[in-house]
Amino acid sequence: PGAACAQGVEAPETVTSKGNPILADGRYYTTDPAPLVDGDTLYILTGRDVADPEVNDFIMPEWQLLSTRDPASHVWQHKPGFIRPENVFAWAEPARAYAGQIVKGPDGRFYFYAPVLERDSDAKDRFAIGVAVADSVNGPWKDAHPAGPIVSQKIPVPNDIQNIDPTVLVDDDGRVYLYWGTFGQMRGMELERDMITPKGPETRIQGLTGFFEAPWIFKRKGIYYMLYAGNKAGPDSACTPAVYHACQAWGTATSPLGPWTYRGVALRPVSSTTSHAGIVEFKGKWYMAYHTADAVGGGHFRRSVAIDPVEWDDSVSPAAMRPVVP
Ligand code: FUB
Repeated sequence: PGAACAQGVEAPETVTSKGNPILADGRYYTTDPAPLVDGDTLYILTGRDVADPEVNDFIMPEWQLLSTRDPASHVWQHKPGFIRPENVFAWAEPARAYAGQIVKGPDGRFYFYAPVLERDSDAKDRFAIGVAVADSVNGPWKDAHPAGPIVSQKIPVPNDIQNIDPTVLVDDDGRVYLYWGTFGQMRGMELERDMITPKGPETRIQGLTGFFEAPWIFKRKGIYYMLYAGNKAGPDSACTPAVYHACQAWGTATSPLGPWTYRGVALRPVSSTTSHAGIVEFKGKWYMAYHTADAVGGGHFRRSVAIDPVEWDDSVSPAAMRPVVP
């Protein structure tokens, strides 16, 4: 796949999966899933690990797209080479296509929040968040803010965190909120209703025990939920095994920027050190997409997306997520 990727000759394909991971044969690794529902289709935006087995680094040249009309059918469309940073953001460097998210805006268009390396920056960490827009999930994508990223170590106010893992909520009243961060620091900020322009102020998100990275915001029955990769999060040390692997923890709030309350563990540590997940409701059922190292030849830098149903316990308040396998 690496050589074919370099030549840009990879074709979309239909895959009948045997279960988890969705693409399990090691031809393509898929990472950092961001599920999205549009009409009768469940999409999962994923990154792509192409690191050789001996390389301990995230080598991630592009985003890919998986889609299905029925996860239980195990039939998925797979589009490698879906988006490459340098093809959309003139200010971005190739590679390091970390965890992004596509969100449908109130105007019916699609907005892609992408952490990419800012080329002309002397910041000590050059990750910055750009926004692209398209009329269809399938693209074509164009930079919605060609002046540059909407978050970086330079704007809207200088910050010193790694600006990755964006996640966006369009609230019921049309207000828009962006969250991002890693290494234990999460930030949140309101965007204008255009889905693009920072409104601010940038605030620290606190109260989510053990937050490490990979926030995922969603709303259910009037409650704001944040799923995130955590360490030292579980009271039973579920998220602090002897060998460091993150779990997926979750918290809730009654207003979008908090205060947040830690609620528990939604997914125990998986076989990859990183844990990155997204939750979505599709045709009346809830699903969690996450990644593991379980594909053929998989590893911490060769991860693959899995999906499982999520069950809710509505007998408690706020309603609780039941932990997903494994
Ligand atoms: O895939 C690169 C990074 O690893 C993501 O941004 C994190 O969430 C972790 O999954």
